[in-house]
Amino acid sequence: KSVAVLGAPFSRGQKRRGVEHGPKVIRDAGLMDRLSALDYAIHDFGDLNFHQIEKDEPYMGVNSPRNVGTANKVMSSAVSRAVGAGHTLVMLGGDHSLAIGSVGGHAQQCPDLCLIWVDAHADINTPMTSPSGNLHGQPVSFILKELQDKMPDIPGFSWMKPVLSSTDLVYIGLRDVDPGEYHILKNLGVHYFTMRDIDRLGIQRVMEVTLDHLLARKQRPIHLSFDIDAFDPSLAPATGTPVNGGLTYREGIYITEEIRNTGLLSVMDLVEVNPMLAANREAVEATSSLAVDVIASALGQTREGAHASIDEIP
Ligand code: DIR
Ligand code: MN
Ligand code: MN
Ligand code: MN
Repeated sequence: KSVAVLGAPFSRGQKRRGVEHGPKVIRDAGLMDRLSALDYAIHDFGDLNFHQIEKDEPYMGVNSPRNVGTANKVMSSAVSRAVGAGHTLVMLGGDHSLAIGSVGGHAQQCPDLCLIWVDAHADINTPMTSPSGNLHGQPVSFILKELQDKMPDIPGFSWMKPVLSSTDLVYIGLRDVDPGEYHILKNLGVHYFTMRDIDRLGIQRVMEVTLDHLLARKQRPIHLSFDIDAFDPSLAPATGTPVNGGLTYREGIYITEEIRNTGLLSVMDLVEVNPMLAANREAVEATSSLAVDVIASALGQTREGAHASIDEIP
């Protein structure tokens, strides 16, 4: 089994510049070295090249629709190609609008995939409900079949088809949900665990129910879309929309360990690391090394260690 890493230096899904440097700071925090200590071949696919579309007026209040739509089309083919070639893919964002193409491309190869969305936010605004006009707050509405009658035709997205049903999705970590999003979540009966649910049930029970809901009927590929702002801002300060009261380090790592233990992780997004929003160098390093820990743990780094092969023992 092999793992491929793909960077996506893209920030047009929201208004704060700097998140396009996410792939660089996550790599600089030692990602490839950490992954090569695990037990499979690692390929660095480099960064995607997004060429900018100059004329990109807002459409129905949605900002940069053509840039985001076109970038996601590129993302979708790249992810589809990597998964089709047999790799487990790690996508480094960039902002969370990139999940439209990441999940879309993954679904081209694995139509029965399920989605675990770890985030402070639900990212399920439609263009009509969005208070910000930012597409990083809307990717899930593009992905879900049940929302298609609520979705206007946005320029840049004509290539995109919804690929998942609301029962294929579970959220973990929510604590900042907009009124329109709450309405959609309740209406569709989406399964979600807020930070309050984690407080009540504990992360162990949350993961048990999550994986049982998604996998009990049949084993299927998992897409993990991990927004670094799911963590508490004390751990992940370098991000665009921090919200107090987030995941602890141990809760976050427990989530990825449990996903790893299913053996079904197929694609993982790690998004919204923005080094330009950190107060200082230490804050950037804390956030990006946390991102590396999360990725390594999703791919098999454990807290109990692992057997070394005989020639590695000094
Ligand atoms: C807000 C913020 N719900 C919006 N969303 C963010 O703009 O739709 N998602 N920050 O990560
Ligand atoms: Mn997000
Ligand atoms: Mn978020
Ligand atoms: Mn259920």
